[in-house]
Amino acid sequence: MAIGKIPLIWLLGLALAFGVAAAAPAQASSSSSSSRVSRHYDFFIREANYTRLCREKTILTVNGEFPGPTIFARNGDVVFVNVYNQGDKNITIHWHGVDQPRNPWSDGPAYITQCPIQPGSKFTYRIILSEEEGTLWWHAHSDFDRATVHGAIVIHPKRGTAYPFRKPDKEIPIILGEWWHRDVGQLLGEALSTGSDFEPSDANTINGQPGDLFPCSSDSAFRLPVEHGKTYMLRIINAALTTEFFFAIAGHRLTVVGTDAAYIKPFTVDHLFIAPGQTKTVLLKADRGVGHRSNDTYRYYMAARPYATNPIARFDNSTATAVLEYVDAPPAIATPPVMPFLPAINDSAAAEAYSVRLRSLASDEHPVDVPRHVDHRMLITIAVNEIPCAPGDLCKGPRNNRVAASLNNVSFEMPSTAILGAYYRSVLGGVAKPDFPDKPRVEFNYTSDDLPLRFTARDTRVKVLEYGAVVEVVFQDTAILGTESHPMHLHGYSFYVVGRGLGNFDKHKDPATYNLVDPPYQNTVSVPKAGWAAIRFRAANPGVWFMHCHFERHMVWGMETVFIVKNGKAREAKMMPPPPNMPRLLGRADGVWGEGRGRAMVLAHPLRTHRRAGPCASGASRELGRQGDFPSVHGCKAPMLSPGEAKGLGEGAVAPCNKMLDLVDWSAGDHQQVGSALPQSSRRSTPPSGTARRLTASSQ
Ligand SMILES: [Cu+2]
Repeated sequence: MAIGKIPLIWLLGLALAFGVAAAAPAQASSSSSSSRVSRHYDFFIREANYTRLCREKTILTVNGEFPGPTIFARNGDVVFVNVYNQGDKNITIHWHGVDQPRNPWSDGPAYITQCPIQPGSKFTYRIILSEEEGTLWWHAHSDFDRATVHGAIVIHPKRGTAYPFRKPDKEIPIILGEWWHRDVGQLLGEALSTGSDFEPSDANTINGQPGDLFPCSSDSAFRLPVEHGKTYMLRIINAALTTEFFFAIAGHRLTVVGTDAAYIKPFTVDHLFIAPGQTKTVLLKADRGVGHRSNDTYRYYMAARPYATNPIARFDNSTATAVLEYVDAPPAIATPPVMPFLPAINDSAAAEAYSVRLRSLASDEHPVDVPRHVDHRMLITIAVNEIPCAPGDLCKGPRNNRVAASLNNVSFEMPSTAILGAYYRSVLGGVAKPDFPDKPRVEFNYTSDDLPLRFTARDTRVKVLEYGAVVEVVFQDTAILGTESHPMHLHGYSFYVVGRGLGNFDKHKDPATYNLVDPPYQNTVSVPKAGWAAIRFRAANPGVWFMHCHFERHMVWGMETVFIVKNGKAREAKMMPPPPNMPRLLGRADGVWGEGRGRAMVLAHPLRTHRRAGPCASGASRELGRQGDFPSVHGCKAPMLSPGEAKGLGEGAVAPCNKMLDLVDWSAGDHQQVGSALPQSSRRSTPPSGTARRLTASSQ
């Protein structure tokens, strides 16, 4: 077996990655040889120790930073990010809100558009910016990694163009998140093994800090120094796994000028509402400070308080704070900062009152193109459900079943290999069924009945759309296991939110209330609790695009599906070919070499999938202790593909991402490995001449 050789190979992979790390400092560079400006970033995925709430903990980071580094670009640029996985678990990165025209290969969701980047490997993402302008963000799209692996993407106007408002004096990302005492991978593993809900976080955070209402946190609380008279642009991102927030700054009003990556008609609020996945670009005028008004002080809290709508779900109800500090204020007796007013934690009316105010700018410079005619209509019910506990299992979900979630009562089963690769290789049928329903199987009183569809079942069902079709999706919340708001996010597109309302969507009456003039253009819509939201988009971006609730716990329970948008006829209407460094299109990687004169064949070796993640997925086994010099100590060992299985992989076969395939030269007599777990680029460079021939026809 080849297992004995793995540590050396992995060590070599690590050495390569670290070698590159030393040669290329983690900084941005840009070049503009073509009409598009190219920007380059290096992301090193690695563990780092952080102390929060009086305890130290090891977290996964990019470049050791939490939150991660900000990517800066201009409208229309192309950003290349080299992701070196120096951690000890699989990972992928998603560029949230970037349409990636014709380029799903760099979108990032694990098992949807790519197999994960393995420890010791590298993948270069090509992030093609098109219409986006404003605030976006990037985050890990594998397991619960995005809890700490996330950061801002700031997209400035093209050179020679300007903001549709006066340029602010300074711009600051404000990233809302959560902190758990425990390892998030472990929480995920435990919850999935028992079918229970997740443990709530121990604190909510602003730019990685809980703020001075928490123990051991006052010195490190995020501080925003401001000068009286200046205007600050806050790029607010909700990166939390589980929490929607109300956000406010005491003594100041906020002018909202953008949501996701589009400008809106400015409006001014005392507090705003933001769901996970969404961004808000706001202007803050520093018009206070000691002496400017009779009741002025020089320190004000900015605060984020959860909005939680499901009374039976457990949640972290703590308020995160940061401090806005006037630096030009005369020295004064330190007084505690003033706390802003924030709506109550279950104030659905306040959340909805905010969401209905969003309207696109719809100006000459920033026009809208709202589709009037609809080719394809879908009504998608959103539900948290149960899956019956299997005999002999210990289930800790509702009624001793497993908790699950669904769209149109389909609880999405994550495939074991990337759907995009399977689709591109025309073997989709081995991975997913193209029959995701356009409407719920039965009609019921969605927002008050919970009985008809309390149970759901797991399946990998996707929706195939014709190129160019105008699609309307109405998301309908349901009362199954309790009504709740849901941030629904679509990859590959921004969409117009043409309507929203409470209760059951009425297809005869509600379309009359649609805003087809200046609806907001978003990538994540907050579907109101016990209500509905309608979105429209033109399916003109061919590819495989994930669509899911941005509450991470709902996503892992199955509240998602995939839109596959077919190629159009013109060249510009077709998906690009995969990049050369793609982490294996299918489990059977391109570059795997097959039988040659009966002497060489494919063999598999295991890959760790979860780090300290509790019980392993079915079929995988526990692996403890150091293995060679590789730093992983606790992981799940994926099952190996037996030589027989591997040999049986013919054209069109589909093998899981985590079944590593390597070439073994049987002619050497001792199963000598000639392929390896090295980064893909080095792996595919030189075929062993004479002993093997290429099995797959690669189109790269
Ligand atoms: Cu949800």
